[in-house]
This record gives sequence, C-alpha cells and structure tokens, in this order.
Amino acid sequence: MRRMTKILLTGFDAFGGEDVNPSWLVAQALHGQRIGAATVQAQRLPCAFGLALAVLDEALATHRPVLVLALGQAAGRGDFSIERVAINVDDARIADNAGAQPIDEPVVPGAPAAYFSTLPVKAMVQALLRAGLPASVSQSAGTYVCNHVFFGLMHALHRQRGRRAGFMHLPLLPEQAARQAGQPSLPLATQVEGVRLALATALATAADLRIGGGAET
Ligand code: PCA
Repeated sequence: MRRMTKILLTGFDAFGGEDVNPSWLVAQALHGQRIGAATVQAQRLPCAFGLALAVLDEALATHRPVLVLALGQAAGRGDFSIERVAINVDDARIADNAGAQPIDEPVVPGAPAAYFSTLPVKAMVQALLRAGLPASVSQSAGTYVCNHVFFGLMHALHRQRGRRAGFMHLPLLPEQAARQAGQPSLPLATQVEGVRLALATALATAADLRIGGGAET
C-alpha cells in the first residue's frame, strides 16, 4: 500500500499561566483532515526546551511528513504571523513548563546562526489577506520555546530536500484576551480556517512570490 502523504501540524501545551493554547486547539481541529493530496497529522508539543524537540524529532521519524508547520501562541499579535527566520539562541524571559530558563544558549551547538523557513511565506500571507484574514510576515519568532522548536525543526530537515517546514504564530483566543485588557485576538474557527488555507497554499506553491513583506523594525 502507498504511504499516505502527511502534513505534520504541531501545537503547544498551555504555558505562562494560561489554561489553553490556540496552537494546539487549531492543530487538533485539523487532525485527520485532507488538504490537497495530504492528510494532517497533529502533534502536541510540551512547552519545554529540549523535550519539545525530542517529541518533534520522534514525530518526524514516525510520520515522514512532506510539509511541517509548527504553530505557537503569540500574545500581543493580532494576525496570522508567518515566521521568516529561526535563530540559534535560547533566551527565556520566563521559565518553561519544566522550570528551565536558559539564557543565551544555542539551540544546537555548532549549527548555523539562523535558518530561513522553507515555506512560501509571502504566498501564504497573500492567500490569507485575499481571503479577508489578517496576516503578515514576521521577522522574528522570539527566543523562547517557539523559536527553539522552529530552529530545531529547520536543523533536522535542512539536508532533506523536498521536506519543507516553517512556523506560524497565532493570536490569543477571545476568551484569553478577555482577561488581559487590550490584547488582540481571533476566534478559534477563524484561526482554524486561516491555518487550513495557509497549509493548502504552502502545498500548492513551489516557489515563493517576490512581493514585499519587510519591515523597518
Ligand atoms: N508560544 C511560546 C511557546 C509556546 C507557545 O505557544 C513562544 O512564542 O515561544
């Protein structure tokens, strides 16, 4: 029997005092769904340095996905925030769920300073905007567990041609934002719709568009 073409879609456990994490709720909602010729495999990751990458590595080996999108929550961001670059540094402002708080340590010692996403980030942003969903290219995934997973993911796949990967940050859910005055949010159904469209676009787009997505800061 032919192996099913898989998309690996990861989301994180809740962290930082929250009860939920939209990234896992979105991944869970899309689990088993068919997008183009591929099927979505959702994987929950602990919000913990090191451990998150061990779980991710195992999922990569088990499912051999053609495309990987890691999702994370970004309080303060109001749109689908498609990350351009992962950097080789852990610098945690708060402790992770296992109590670790690395400061200025490499994600992978001896690895390059950074890796670019291999997903068509501009095409994904454009597809979301055309569907009436807020989206932008982000120039930094931060230095916490999300960037850690993004960097580890890109390092794991950097020699494997044809297996593309990237990272997207999601806003809070309205129920989370309601407890922190002034925070932007998007409802879960909208987040699921946006991630589904981003995945479909990534699968269907071999070469990224050459359109603006830069920022001054
Ligand atoms: N967001 C955090 C880690 C887990 C998550 O969902 C981050 O942006 O690093």
